[in-house]
Amino acid sequence: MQTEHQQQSRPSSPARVLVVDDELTNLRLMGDLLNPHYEVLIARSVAEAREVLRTQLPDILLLDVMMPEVDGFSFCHELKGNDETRDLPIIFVTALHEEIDELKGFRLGAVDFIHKPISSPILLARVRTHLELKRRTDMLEQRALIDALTGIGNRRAYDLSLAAEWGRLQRKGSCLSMLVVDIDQFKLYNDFFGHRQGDECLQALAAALSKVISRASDQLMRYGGEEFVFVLPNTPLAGAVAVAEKLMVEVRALNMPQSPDADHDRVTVSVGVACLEPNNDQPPESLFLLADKQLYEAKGSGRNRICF
Ligand code: GH3
Ligand code: MG
Ligand code: MG
Ligand code: MG
Repeated sequence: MQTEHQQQSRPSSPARVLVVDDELTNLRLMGDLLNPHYEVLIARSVAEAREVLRTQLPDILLLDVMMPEVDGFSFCHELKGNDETRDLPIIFVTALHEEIDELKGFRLGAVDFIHKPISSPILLARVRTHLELKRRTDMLEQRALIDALTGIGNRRAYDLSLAAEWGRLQRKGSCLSMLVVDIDQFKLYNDFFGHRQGDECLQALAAALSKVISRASDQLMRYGGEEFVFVLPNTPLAGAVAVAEKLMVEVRALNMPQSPDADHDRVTVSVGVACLEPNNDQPPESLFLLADKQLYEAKGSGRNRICF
């Protein structure tokens, strides 16, 4: 799942550095130093920094401590308590020299602490190091959400996506739909063609199901084995059934033989559809249980069909 900020991430463009300091000379110095390498945003106060963060998420923050009104420590605490900014690496750049201040900075969640007056090459080197660490962490986090076989979201992505949408739509009072898709007689398919070809079938199916996604908020994930799940925010039951019908068309178009000697048996899927208005009384899994119950109906009534 992605936040609006993450969706704006720019893999090929230079990293974005926000520098917050109440003294213009400091801002100029750091700005001149960083500008040739990075996109630099500046703010002269915490209020200005908050304004910048409303629309742009930087890759790293260089933060002064002593500033009028709100100081850097308080701002760091604020950012660490906010889901959108929690993972933003913060480097304190400050004239404070006491061990206790440095310790406080790290305890608040900063990744580094640089003393003023700054050494230009050291500041640059530390910024570069922390940006690289952040880039790698982000990459690993993204990878941890992808199913290695099919390239779509995995079970972990599903758990996160469902929990996030459940909370979000509860606040909005809107509905959430789910499709659970299960390949019919897939054990037999593996028995006929072997596991390797079974894996290829899963890949082809995931690609076909992906074609059905038209809204940025809709998500397709591999729930496990030969089961896939669609999470469709702000979608009533009728809309979810329409998505299920489209996916049946895509699966049919794959036209994959179900067994080596069958002339007309093709790989099919069964689909369970459910819709709920997320609420506090039920856990998010209740939506899955409803959709899974419908899937069970679809299997029991002959497979290759949608139940809702
Ligand atoms: P049904 O129509 O009732 O769903 O029958 P089924 O055979 O599809 O269901 P069952 O749950 O009995 O078997 C699922 C099979 O899916 C078991 C396993 O052989 C296969 N399978 C699950 N994950 C993978 C995978 O990653 N690769 C391959 N090749 N096969 C898998
Ligand atoms: Mg200051
Ligand atoms: Mg299954
Ligand atoms: Mg199955």
